[in-house]
Amino acid sequence: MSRQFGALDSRSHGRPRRRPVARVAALAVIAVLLLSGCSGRDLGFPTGASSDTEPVAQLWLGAWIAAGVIGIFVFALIIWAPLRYRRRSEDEIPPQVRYNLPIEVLYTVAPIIVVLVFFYHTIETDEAIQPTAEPTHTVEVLAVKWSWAFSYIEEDAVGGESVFTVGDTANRPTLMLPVDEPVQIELRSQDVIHAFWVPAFYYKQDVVPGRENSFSITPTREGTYEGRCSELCGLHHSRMLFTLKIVDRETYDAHLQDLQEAGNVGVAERASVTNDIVGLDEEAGSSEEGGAE
Ligand SMILES: [Cu+2]
Repeated sequence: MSRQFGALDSRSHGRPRRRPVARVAALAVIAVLLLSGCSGRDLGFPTGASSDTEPVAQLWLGAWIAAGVIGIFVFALIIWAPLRYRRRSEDEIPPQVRYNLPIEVLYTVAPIIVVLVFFYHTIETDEAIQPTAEPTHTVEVLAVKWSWAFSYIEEDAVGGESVFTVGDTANRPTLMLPVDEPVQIELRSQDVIHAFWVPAFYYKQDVVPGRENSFSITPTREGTYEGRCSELCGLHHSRMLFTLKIVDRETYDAHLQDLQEAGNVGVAERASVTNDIVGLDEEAGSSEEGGAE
């Protein structure tokens, strides 16, 4: 078998031997140099707003570099092979080969190595973003078709009581978190599988009915961010939006105080849902309690 492959190699028609591998390697090096000048933000990431974003951005960037190098190599081979081994004259057919063990071993082993390297770096990143600090705040997130309720479980808060806020499809709720303080996010679903996603955290987690998922995170940049459901959960999934505000501690405490004064005391165990979509459903004039089931 290797003899047949050797026959391919030795066939040169008297031309100087070209070095396509060297060219592909050069292209790959250029790609790496270009990409390594990038940050996660150049690749479409929003500015990170938590302490966990850097490892994720690095993983994303590394994956793009690896995919770019492999892509260039594979495309170069696809173009090079038929040009190199094409039929060059009417009378001579290029060597016909059926098996080549080294090549078959290579294209079986190489993808396994690629997958293992990706897997290793994914696990490594996952370890890096595991919580290190004991959370000082706990927020219970209740996902409902099609909005969110946020309950601030705060024994130490002003007034010492948990408070909540509930949104609906027309009024996106606001989740407020204090900057530089680790917070535990506990995820509950009232009905179907949703997913809690803040793009600026570079992180999301499924919200599964009957299952208590949670993660902790430390917001690091004050500002207003988008939040959304990233699991196609039903008709008005696209309206399942919320606003995340990362604020200083005083503003956070004042917000909790406001919720308390508004009578939103306790934990939202079950939220009523509405089918009304402003601008979409003209005949829906009123919100129906639990009407979406
Ligand atoms: Cu959803």
